Amino acid sequence: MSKHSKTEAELDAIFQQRIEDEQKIEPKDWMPDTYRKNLIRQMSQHAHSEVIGTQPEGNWITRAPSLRRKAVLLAKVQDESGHGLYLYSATETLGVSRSELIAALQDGSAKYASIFNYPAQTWGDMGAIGWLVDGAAIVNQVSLQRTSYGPYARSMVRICKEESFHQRQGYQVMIELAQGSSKQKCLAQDSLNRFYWPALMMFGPHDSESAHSAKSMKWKIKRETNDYLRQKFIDQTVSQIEFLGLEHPDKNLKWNEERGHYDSSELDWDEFYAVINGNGHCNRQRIQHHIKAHEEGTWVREAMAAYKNKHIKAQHVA
Ligand code: FAQ
Repeated sequence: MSKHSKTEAELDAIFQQRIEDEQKIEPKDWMPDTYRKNLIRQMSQHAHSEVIGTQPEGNWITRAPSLRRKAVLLAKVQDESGHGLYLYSATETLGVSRSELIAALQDGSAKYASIFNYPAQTWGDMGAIGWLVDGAAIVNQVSLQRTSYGPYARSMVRICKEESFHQRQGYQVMIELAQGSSKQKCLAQDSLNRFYWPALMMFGPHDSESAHSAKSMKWKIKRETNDYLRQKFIDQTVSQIEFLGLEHPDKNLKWNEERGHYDSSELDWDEFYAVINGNGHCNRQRIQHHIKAHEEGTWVREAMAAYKNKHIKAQHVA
């Protein structure tokens, strides 16, 4: 070691000080290997969630009840695919290739958000997904705009703007159904009842059970804990349900004056762990569909690579 080179411990201390000082970490900066690995894990799972998340809604584009609704849903699904692309690109800045990330999704070693393993059975589900799933995603992602890794933080700023349009279009579908015929109101209530609990599970296990939270909070990868964000979502959703004139799915929901928050029922954690470990309703179907689409797209990737090589060769000749 040269006289001036720093030890791992010194580099680590400088890194942690930068985090404390709210400096963004950029791709070429020194970072602990464990920070890099944890970021690759979270960011790639986030990217996978955006892409797999297009499946439940994509399935309804051809069945949207009007041309306007079809155009809105199509735009939303395209946005989600775009979010996946920003996030894969941001993850690649950490020195991992897109094909490695996709392989980990397809072989089941990388997870994606549990919510997308629930089936979208009715048009009401398009309202509930936009309102509750995008709503929960925003609560989480607004805090991630301040995450310590620069490319991740910047991608979150744009993604949050688009997610808020997604949330509004979903809530508008719910308003129309809730104010419609009694059959439409039942449809809205049924979608709320089915999507409310899985939306709460999107925030992950309780803090006491969360394997990564302590490190991620220390490194400011995560800015708020799973339980804090879940509570925020529970609290903000109460008045939205009231406005729709629907019944709250949680019969134990009660305002707690002392805490300044709503108390609510415990979630079904057996269901949560079954879903994240590959045994939800749609896990197999979602991955099979991804593999099929990926294989069918091989010719596009090959054509792009051939086009790129042609240009590189032309530049060498010139
Ligand atoms: N689903 O130690 P923690 C969207 C896993 S975007 C599946 O607490 P962490 C937009 C976790 O990965 C939605 N797995 O983990 C949209 C870990 O497993 P591992 C996605 C989950 O990372 C809308 C293990 O459990 N958003 O919806 C879940 O500190 C509509 C232990 O958990 C993000 O990804 C879950 N719900 O906290 C698109 C946001 N929860 O990796 C289309 C970024 C936990 O050791 C249509 N991610 N696990 O094998 C995060 O904020 C965090 O990663 C958490 C989990 C909060 C999700």
